[in-house]
Amino acid sequence: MRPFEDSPISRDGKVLILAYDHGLEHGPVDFEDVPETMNPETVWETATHDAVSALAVQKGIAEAYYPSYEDDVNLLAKLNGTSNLWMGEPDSAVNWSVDYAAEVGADAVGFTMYGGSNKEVEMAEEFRKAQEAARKHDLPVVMWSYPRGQGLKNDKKPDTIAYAARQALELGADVAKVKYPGSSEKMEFAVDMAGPTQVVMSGGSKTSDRDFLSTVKGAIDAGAVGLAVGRNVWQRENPTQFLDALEAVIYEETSVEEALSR
Ligand code: FBP
Repeated sequence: MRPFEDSPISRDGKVLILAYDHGLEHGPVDFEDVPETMNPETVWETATHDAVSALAVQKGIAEAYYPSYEDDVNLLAKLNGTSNLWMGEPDSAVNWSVDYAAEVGADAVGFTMYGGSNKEVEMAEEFRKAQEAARKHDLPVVMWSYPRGQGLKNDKKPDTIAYAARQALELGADVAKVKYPGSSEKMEFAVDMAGPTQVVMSGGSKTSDRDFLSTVKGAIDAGAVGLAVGRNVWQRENPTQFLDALEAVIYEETSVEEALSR
């Protein structure tokens, strides 16, 4: 494996993955506030911003749009995903193979793992296949590491988040995408538990500019390399301006005040 700094989804070792698999994971509700985002092209355009080091999408959206954006956007193939219509224990269908994602042009692959679900064993086995295939194609592997299911109610407890980060390391992910556990100190615990696996913060539902940037700053100060974010970017009226601010906090490590003044 090449060093993370040289990874196609990193910019100087930092990362901003723009996630746009919500049409599958959540359905139409996520597009209600800014209806133009229902059109994938709107978000592909947003992803051409310099701050975005990769766009994470499902197979159908990659097939339909990546050929028009391959010179401007790095593709992160989100391999598994499930709709919100599914009412069973947390689980995620593998919707495309790594071989096919590589054929489409992926620069990296992403995989959701629900540690603690009673589907965890099957999901770990599916992850093994994907991770080993990704190694053959020299594609970085990002794990959406989301403990949930059965008795797991609060998936943001610091120990649970640190465990999720560690699970990503143990199973061979290059990057662990975890929820922010509430403070920079608690995030640092997750970063330490992840060892050589890079940690990125997961965005979550939309908050104010200042609140979100402060959380991102807390994650960066904790040693996270960036974030994977969807709604907090493209549910804003001016996502490009907000990406300018995120670029400052992530890549230039500015203060939140400095980023807000841009
Ligand atoms: P957000 O920043 O909008 O939370 O997107 C990140 C993401 O992991 C998406 O890739 C995915 O669709 C969604 O969150 C899953 O969210 P949930 O926590 O509801 O499963």
